[in-house]
Amino acid sequence: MTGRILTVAAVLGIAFLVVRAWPRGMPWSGGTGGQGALSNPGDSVPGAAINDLSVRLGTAKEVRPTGRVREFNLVARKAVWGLVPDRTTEAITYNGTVPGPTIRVTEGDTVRVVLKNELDQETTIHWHGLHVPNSMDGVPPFTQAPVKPGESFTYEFVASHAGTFMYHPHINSVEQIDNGLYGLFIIDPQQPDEPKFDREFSMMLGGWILAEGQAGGQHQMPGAQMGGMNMNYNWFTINGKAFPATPEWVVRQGDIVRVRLVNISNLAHPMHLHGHDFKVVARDGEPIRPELQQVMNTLTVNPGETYDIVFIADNPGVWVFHCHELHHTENEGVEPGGLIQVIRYEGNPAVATAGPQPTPTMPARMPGMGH
Ligand SMILES: [Cu+2]
Repeated sequence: MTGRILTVAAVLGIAFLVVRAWPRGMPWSGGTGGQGALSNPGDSVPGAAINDLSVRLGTAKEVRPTGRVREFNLVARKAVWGLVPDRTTEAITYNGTVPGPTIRVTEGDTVRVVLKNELDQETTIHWHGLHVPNSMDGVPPFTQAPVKPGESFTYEFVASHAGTFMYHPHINSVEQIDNGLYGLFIIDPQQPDEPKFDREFSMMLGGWILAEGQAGGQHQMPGAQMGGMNMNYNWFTINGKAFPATPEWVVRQGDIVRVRLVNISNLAHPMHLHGHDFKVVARDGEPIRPELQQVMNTLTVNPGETYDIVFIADNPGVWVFHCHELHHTENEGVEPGGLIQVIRYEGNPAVATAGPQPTPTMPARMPGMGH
């Protein structure tokens, strides 16, 4: 009994330290009083006043340049990609992988990304959640011309603030994104007071509309499936892989584990963690003030959202962290599959996870079961 109380006290103590160490509280304290003044977007407000308002609102970012330039090359091109070992598709990728390379820089770094378009269609890159100059936002026809096949475009901006973000095209978006053209963008803070995590994992949630029952075979673009054909999302991936191809996360008892959740799909995913609660510490890259951080075990991640959550590995075993829209834990209607992440504590034997896989003879999902 005493031992159990001590364990609970230790866990609470660690959680308290994590919360205390979390950087960058909102620079305004208390209430939403500042927001009322923002309710007249048509008002002509001098720039200084806008800046004051954004400081009060907490959306102003103070960028302290590091002087470093970080260069990345992204090639948009088609590539054969395996969602599970026996299901490949002709994906639209950055550099041949889904997701594309994770771009990880420090707040204040100058980021230079050379995009080369080797697709047979126009594309761009949008920096989702970052405060980039307007001309770098990647949104035709407003901020740039589309990057045509064979052309290149160089994006350059300062990494405005720490957090979890993403990048993706902003033209013909449904086809390009649903076929794999996206990546994670992580900006680390300059301050060394970042909480120390023992483990850090990311999950970029994707949805696919693939021709059914053609393992290893043909891929249809969504547009080709009009006219009564199936337009349902039938494959769901974590970092480009569907269960059981999703690599396990291995943790050790006592670890403080940080997870970055990013939803690039067009569907909401209520992500549910077994055996533990977690605390939501950041949303859309913005740290949540400690007193507002919610403890829960199911977090709905809507399309376009990012969350950072933290849990303490205090319950040894083999657990799952999965989407609770249960169609999303299927591969072509067959469970288990899709958005299932296995978390295995060290010392627990690996579990054979080769679930049933669709075969060409598998009956298609019932009509009307939209996802
Ligand atoms: Cu889901």
